[in-house]
Amino acid sequence: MSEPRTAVVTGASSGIGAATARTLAAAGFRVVCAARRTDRIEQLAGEIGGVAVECDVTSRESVAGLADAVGGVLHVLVNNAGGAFGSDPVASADPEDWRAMYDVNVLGTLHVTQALLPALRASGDGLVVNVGSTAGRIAYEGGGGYTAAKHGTQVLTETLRLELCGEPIRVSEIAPGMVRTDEFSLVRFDGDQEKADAIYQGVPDPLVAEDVADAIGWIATRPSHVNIDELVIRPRAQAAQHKVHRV
Ligand code: 8X3
Repeated sequence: MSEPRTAVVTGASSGIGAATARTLAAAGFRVVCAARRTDRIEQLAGEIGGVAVECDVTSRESVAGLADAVGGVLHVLVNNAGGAFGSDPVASADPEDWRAMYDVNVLGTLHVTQALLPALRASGDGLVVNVGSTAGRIAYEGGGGYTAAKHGTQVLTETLRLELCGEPIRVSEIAPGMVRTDEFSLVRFDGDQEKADAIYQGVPDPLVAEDVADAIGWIATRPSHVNIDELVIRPRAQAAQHKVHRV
């Protein structure tokens, strides 16, 4: 029997990352679950027969440890670690929030991609999937720091695809809209559950993490010559960033 193909998922401790790790494992990948919270990824890795590696994507040293743990060959990298911090207008936003969002959503993706590119190359059939956002396509009030960062994720992805053209590595971005996860909005609003819940108030069936994971699994299982450049995925109730049906 041939060795299973290997996938790395960052931010695998919850939400889209954890769901993606499960989906890729079900598709036959050996999944390296990377995140800061070791208790969670150890449990997940145990459940899916994968490997847990503690990793803070904003630290190059920590990412070097991830690359060591992965070894010489990698087939799929899902750069999922990211997040939004704060929702203040440009006039009063905290620059530290903006810095933190750029750090994790853009530089984190850069660090991990740089560290794992040699192993992706060595596979002879590599794939990078960056988890962007519809916030990387448009602006909205109070979203300045996050939209700027996710536009950065989008441009990084596009640039990488241009630079790797001719190599056996595909480069994709998935850009989800409204996804109800346990943590995204709670983190954004600094633990304020009421504010977090209000985002999804009355929205019939926002996406859940498994919907996005399912799409990532689809991207990762296309034939090698098929590159899904970008995939925008929203709930039916969200026709555009500001156009949300609520009941
Ligand atoms: C999440 C989508 O609408 O909160 O990446 O910016 S949104």
